[in-house]
Amino acid sequence: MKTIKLGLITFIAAIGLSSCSSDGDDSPKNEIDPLAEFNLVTNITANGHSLELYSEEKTGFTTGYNELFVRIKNTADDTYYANPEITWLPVMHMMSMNHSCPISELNITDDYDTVAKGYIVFQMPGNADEFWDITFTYTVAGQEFSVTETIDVTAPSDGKQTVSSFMGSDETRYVLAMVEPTDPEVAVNDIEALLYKMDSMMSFSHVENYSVALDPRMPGMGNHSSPNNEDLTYDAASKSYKGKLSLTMTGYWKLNLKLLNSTGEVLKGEDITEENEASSLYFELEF
Ligand SMILES: [Cu+2]
Repeated sequence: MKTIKLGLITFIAAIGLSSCSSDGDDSPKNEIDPLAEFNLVTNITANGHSLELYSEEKTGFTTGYNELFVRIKNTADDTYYANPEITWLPVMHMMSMNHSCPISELNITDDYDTVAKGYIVFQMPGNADEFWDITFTYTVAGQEFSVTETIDVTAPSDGKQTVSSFMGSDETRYVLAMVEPTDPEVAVNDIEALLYKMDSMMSFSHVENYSVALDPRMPGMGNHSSPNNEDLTYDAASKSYKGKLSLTMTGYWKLNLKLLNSTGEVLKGEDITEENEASSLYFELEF
């Protein structure tokens, strides 16, 4: 997962400030903007507060893994609350039912007590008749508030699949999402994915100690593979699956996958053979 570059931004901001202190305003508020280099994805106004959601790379919510930074502004004096307690719940309102998606907790970052960080894995986009909203419940200055806002979740602009929601052969519904690489190179790349099972429409939990077999192919070039790939295995520290993805050239790659449970039983996906060019479980990337 991405390392937040807040420290560097602070440093740059500090240099900027020291060189233009002639206005004589020593008030600390708004002098440093730790999220200045990030994209404001949405701004939710309610209860005299402004909830700001930022992304380092994206300009909107997309299907797949969304790393997000959240802070809460008191609109009365334009200051940000320190150490807000925030929970969130995205819900998709479909024609026949409502459901949520995998989320992390929102934890205050080490660098800034006004900035919380977490992620959401949207498993499907909204459409004309079906939409997502997100509810924030938060405590600032000792008081609890809540707000629900409709949000736009779209497929990524390049159309590539980085998340899969599927039923395993064990009759369990899973969500598998690619976290890395975000910047693939002609090299052996680190690959990281999150695996959740759907406990209920509104609740998802991490799946531990499974594995994800990886077979990257270039369908446009005789479906050739690459050497030195490593299957993804569970990393308890990050609660994610990590492996090695070898990309020998630029272009379109299909990352064919198989999900295996802790006893090695295949729950989803197929081997690539002469007769079978692709697995039913896969990610895509193009670079
Ligand atoms: Cu849905």
